[in-house]
Amino acid sequence: MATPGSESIWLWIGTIGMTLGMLGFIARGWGVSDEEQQRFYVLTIFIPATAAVAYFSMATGFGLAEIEVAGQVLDIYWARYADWLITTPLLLIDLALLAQASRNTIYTLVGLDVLMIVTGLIGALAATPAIRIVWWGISTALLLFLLYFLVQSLNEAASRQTESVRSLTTTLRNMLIVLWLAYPVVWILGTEGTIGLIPLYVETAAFMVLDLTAKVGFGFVLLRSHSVLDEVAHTE
Ligand code: RET
Repeated sequence: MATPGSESIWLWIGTIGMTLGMLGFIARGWGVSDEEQQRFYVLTIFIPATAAVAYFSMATGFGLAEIEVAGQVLDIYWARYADWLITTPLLLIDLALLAQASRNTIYTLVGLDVLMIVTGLIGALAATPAIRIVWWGISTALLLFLLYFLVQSLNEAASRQTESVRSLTTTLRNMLIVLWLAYPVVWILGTEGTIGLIPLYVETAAFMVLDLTAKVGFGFVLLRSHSVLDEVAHTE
């Protein structure tokens, strides 16, 4: 266990932001009695809840490892990957359920996603710069394939949706694509990539803003409209 440096301020803001997001979603879902609608709340509440735990563990130093790479010691927050391993599948399931995608689509998305995060974690813990970059390449290739497959399968599912469900699906899909593509960029330019173009302090802030937007922002847009969620529930 290591001690976080000045970047811990961003980790505390992340902890608070995720906790507030979780509480906001719980409050919003409190009166929802339709079971089909409730599943969006159940999934969406666990996303910031998981991240709040991960951020708290990072802020207090539990989620931080020191990895020696080519003679220099890197501060690697491994707890991010534990968070992402759980929450990115939940985000994809949320979107796929909204889009009324098939079960096979969901399994494929989750499978690609889990491989993407695990290969990213191996890269973050690897001991030589070249090998780290190879793992980054594998993880990024999986991300690109995942996004390609997401667009294809959501287009294919679109014919089964009403106009307002389709429009919400498209908004969330576009948000997801833009936000998720930023992660490998921050990683390779940050501490993990060993080039160190982005210092740990800035990198931690960048991941915090991305995580909050991809989780709380995404959840807020999804749960904003009860009438749209209702249409999903009743056109299946
Ligand atoms: C890693 C490793 C380097 C290559 C790639 C990565 C992708 C990470 C992504 C994370 C998404 C996280 C979200 C979190 C919470 O809301 C693992 C950084 C491609 C896409 C959306």
